[in-house]
Amino acid sequence: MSKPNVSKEAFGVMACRSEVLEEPPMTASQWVDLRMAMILMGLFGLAALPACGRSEALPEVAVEPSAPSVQAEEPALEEDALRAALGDEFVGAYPLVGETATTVRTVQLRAAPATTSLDGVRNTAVWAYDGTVPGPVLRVRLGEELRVTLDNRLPVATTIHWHGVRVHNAMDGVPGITQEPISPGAQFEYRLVPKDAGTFWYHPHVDGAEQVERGLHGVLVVEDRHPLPYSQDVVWMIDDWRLAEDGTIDPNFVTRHDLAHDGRWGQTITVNGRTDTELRVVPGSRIRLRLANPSNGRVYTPDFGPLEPRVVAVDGMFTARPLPLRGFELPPGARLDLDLVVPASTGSF
Ligand SMILES: [Cu+2]
Repeated sequence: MSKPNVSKEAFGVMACRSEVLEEPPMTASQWVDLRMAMILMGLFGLAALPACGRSEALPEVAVEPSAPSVQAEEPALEEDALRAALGDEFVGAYPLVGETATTVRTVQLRAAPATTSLDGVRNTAVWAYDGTVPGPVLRVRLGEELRVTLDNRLPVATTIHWHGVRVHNAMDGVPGITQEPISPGAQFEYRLVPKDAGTFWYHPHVDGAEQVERGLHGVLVVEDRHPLPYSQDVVWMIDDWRLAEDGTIDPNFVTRHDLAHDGRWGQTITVNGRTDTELRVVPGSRIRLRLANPSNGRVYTPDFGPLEPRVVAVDGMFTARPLPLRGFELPPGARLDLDLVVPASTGSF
């Protein structure tokens, strides 16, 4: 995967420097902080804004709208009863009525061996969706149907599970239960009409502890029907990798040691598959930053220093009100959506 397309011209740089630890920590007290250093410099004009949009390293998948085809599901329960059961916290956040698809978005996704450089120095053989780790950010809007044809070019069978997305059972990707594993050389088309807007992710459910760790994971963003006008909508997938000295992935998965100690912990931390991911920002801009953790065992504690992002969604569900980030952690499989207002002043943070 190539380096993020970062232009230094007249832009501030918000950099996330990932830490490389000597040994995989084994206890919660050793959870690593994700430290973010932000350096803002110079003066920035509106003319520069277009170049700053969507500057994350991940490629966006081009999708082709076509004709609608899917009907909404009937509500299974009385909405009032559910509201009462859930209380105020989730009112309006968990619609029972399925969306009616007005547009179909189609994506071709290829799972295959690839080579990447996580640290810019060593090469690492991975399994990847469309050749990148993480895989491409898939974006679909609420009210649209997503059709993903997975082309399995791996040496092993696989599936895709849509983590957190309420889908038909047959689309849930559980091998031997909801579908047969997709054999090497075979294809399978997943169809889903998301009922909830938010940040989700996708990964195999065949030998997940190995296939996810080899690089098969990506974020699925379900955009709101009318997305809020953020300056940038950015995905950061934060992962840890257990690498040998030469950069190869430790091929011992699901060891007794890992099972007895909080899972498999890696010593190389990446954001969007790189240890040097940077995010350029414009002073005074407002960013929706979607954090996702595909790690096997590591819990992250996001630390934004003097910045004060607010949590607006957890695991694909809006919070009733924006919450301070302090106290939130990002455990395996989880997502946090942050509303980050970049200070209007320039300087170093
Ligand atoms: Cu999952």
